[in-house]
Amino acid sequence: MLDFFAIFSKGGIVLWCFQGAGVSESFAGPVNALIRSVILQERTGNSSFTHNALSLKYKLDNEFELVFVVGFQKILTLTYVDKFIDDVQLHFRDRYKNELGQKGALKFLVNHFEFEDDFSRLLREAEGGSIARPQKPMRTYNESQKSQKTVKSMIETKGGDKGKEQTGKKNKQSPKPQKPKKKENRVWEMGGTSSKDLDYSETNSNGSYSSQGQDNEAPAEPVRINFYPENIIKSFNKKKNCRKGFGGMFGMLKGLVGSKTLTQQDMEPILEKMKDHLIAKNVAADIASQLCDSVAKKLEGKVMGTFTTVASTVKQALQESLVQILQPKRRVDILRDVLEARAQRKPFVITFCGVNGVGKSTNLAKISYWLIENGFTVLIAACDTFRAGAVEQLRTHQRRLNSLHPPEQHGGHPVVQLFEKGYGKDAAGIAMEAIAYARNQCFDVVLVDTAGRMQDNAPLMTALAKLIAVNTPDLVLFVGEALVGNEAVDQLVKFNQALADHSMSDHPRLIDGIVLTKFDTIDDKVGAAISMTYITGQPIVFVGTGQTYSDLRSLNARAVVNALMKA
Ligand SMILES: Nc1nc2c(ncn2[C@@H]2O[C@H](COP(=O)(O)OP(=O)(O)OP(=O)(O)O)[C@@H](O)[C@H]2O)c(=O)[nH]1
Ligand SMILES: [Mg+2]
Repeated sequence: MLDFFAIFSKGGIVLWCFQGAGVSESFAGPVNALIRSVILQERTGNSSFTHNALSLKYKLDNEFELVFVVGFQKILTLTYVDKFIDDVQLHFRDRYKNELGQKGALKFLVNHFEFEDDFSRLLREAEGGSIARPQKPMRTYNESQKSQKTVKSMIETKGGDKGKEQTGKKNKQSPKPQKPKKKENRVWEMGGTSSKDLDYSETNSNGSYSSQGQDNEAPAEPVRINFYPENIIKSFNKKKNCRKGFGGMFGMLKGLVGSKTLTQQDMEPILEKMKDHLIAKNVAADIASQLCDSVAKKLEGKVMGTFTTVASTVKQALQESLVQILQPKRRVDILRDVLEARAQRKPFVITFCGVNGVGKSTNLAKISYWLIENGFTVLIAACDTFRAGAVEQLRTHQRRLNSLHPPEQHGGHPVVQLFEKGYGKDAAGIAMEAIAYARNQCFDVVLVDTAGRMQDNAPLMTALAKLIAVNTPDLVLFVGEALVGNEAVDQLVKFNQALADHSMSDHPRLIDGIVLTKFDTIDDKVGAAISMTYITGQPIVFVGTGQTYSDLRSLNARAVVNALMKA
């Protein structure tokens, strides 16, 4: 049933592995994908991952710095896997601890670690347990409680009767033993002592129930209301017990000073605060909670050092996770790529996309300036044939850029040129013509400006997907404002979805990088940087920091994380 089971250290050493019978494919591919896409990208909040036809479940052992991964075919529904992985973890870590203690790390690695027998036994038990569980036969109608009900018992009435029914239900569910000394029945002013006497409901002529005492100030029948839900009472009792002895004091010190194993409960209040802090810094709420979940999974079971607090440990882990997210996992070196394309005698094509007014055209102009400064020639393709003034805006930028770098300084050739076909035409066609023109005229780079579009506008999203699918640019940059909050997630997910849905290839071109604009307007609320990189897994290639050509920067991950963590 299982394709593989692998146990490796967080440092990357495979300590033990199992390959299912008849499975020929190596598990290195899926495990590497898991490490790359989940563990290194702080997405461990969810303990499953899919890779091609395989489903992977994993568990981190933070005390021993181990990772347990099991892989099986996606189409199988293996209900025992979660428990099985827990069992294997418990057995393995016991054995691992003993062997490490007895032999030392080096001998442990050199010698083969015997775990097959334990593993096979656990697997047999898990598989057997899931099959052997007898199916409970369904009860017949006569056996069910429903058949015992009368129509009368199903009618709910307002006031007294309902209360009476609830009390009856309570008694039925938890029959308590009679106390030896019986409490005397209360004698009401009106006389009666039996429940019959206290039943003030009567049937109207039309058969419905009404309560006699409804208009009175006092309720007809005393109803006991439990103000504390059970869990609150439990935790209250727990606290009360703690306060009895020195437990409370020691407990408090233990929380502050280290040498303890971190549990989810220890971290919960701190992570909750961290989450609110991240949201206040403009990280999308969804992403903030996923990140905190991931940090919790990463730390659970870890033994804290002496004199470190839970708060500082969690904070440090979160800080490391944020840096990790912002570190580009893929190298984007546009200048090198342009040189490579030039060597192959073809232009390097970059497409800019995003919602309305985020700064696509302005930052395209800034990037043109940066490329020209680096000695390249640029063709701007005016593919926003939709918004009035879009072509003129680009023409103004082209004139300004050419006046900054006059053609006389470049052998009589303009360094930047505009390729435009006016308004209302098909943007994908214009982009194609522009790329062909750039190839003929030996331009180094083509920058394709597209119309702003809301992520929910299906026709415009389809048109963008077509432009990208037909022209296969070398880089698809998503332009997003740093001011954006929760909206960032929706924008990026839907842009990527549209590109995937309308692609004709098996490996669709999605967003390759991000231009984060208006960074100069957000003070230290830099959360959008995290949201955008977390959603796409793609790097922030440029940061727009103003409205002049030189206001373009690369992202400084450390500075962003410091701004995020600042109180
Ligand atoms: N402060 C600041 N303003 C910016 C930045 N980038 C763009 N802007 C301003 O944002 C406004 C919109 O910029 P555009 O480049 O026209 O935006 P767009 O995305 O092309 O707009 P549409 O084509 O209409 O979708 C302009 O006033 C720009 O000057 C930036 O990094 N910082
Ligand atoms: Mg524009």
